[in-house]
Amino acid sequence: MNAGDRRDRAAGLLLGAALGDALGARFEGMSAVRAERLDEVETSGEELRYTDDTVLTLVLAEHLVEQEPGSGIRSQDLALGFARAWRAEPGRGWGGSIGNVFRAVLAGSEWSSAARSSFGGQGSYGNGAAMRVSPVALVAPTAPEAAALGQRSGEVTHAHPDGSHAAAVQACAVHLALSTTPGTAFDADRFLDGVASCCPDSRWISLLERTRATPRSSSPGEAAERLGNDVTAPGSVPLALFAFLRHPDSPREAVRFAIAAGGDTDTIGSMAGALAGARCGATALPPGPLRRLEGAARLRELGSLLASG
Ligand code: RVK
Ligand code: MG
Ligand code: MG
Repeated sequence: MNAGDRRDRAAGLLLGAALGDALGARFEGMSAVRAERLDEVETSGEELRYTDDTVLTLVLAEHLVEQEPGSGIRSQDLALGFARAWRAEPGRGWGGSIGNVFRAVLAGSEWSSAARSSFGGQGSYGNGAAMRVSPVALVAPTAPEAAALGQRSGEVTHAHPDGSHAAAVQACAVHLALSTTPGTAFDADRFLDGVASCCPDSRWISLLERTRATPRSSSPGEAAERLGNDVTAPGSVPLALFAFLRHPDSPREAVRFAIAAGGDTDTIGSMAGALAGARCGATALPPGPLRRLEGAARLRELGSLLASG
């Protein structure tokens, strides 16, 4: 891949994630979303404002830009960056309990004890670690290294293994999507085998197998019925992967499928958008919505910086 293509794929990854978030945000919590409602949002003249998913993706991307290549993540600094962004923008539609973790970090707690402080000491298995993880795929040399970096970035707030392992799975999947060649046949089984080889535990292996076994012809509603569409990590990452498998060559269709399934539409749309944007690049994103996307210039710039780092 030449440098221009790599920059386009990096921009596609970040812009696809933000576009899925901003489009899906209009429908969060609905049981299903009709195509006409999606058409309206895609074509209206309004700015497409993103939510917490993109706020935290931006923090992680900025953190990675500041790092020496290959030096990983500074967990306490990253936790503080997330917490400051939460404090600065309380109206971005945050998860129900994540504020307790951020409050503890801002009060001086070490990240690991802050992350363990929620849900009676078990930590969160919300999808917040997976929804923000995609930038790590731009700096990790291999998919297993992306998974390891995703895990580390996830556990700074999500101590429950279901929450942090989801970040490893999504990071690995985005890395693999980046390494596919757009315009050539997409091998879904090979892709899922690659994700499974990075899977940190048997729970995620079985969630991936359920994703593989879901008929590719399923409607959004049928896919949500089988795979879930809620704010938990195990109840949302599989549906985002499925939306990508269903439409690997169209970020617009992958995101629309994810949103049409209802539930946690911003986050599932965002994770599907990161995957399809990584494979197809920014040039494949729908130009109208992209022009109206909040923060698009900075996301594109961060993509370039991370792609050339
Ligand atoms: C609103 C029981 C648990 C749990 C545990 C459930 C934003 C809770 C974004 C909690 C994303 C929710 C999403 C979210 C990101 C998690 N026991 N229930 N151990 N762990 N839950 O609060 O950043 O939309 O119902 O940690 O992961 O757009 O409220 O936040 O959709 O998952 O929130 O988990 O959420 P949190 P998060
Ligand atoms: Mg959100
Ligand atoms: Mg959400």
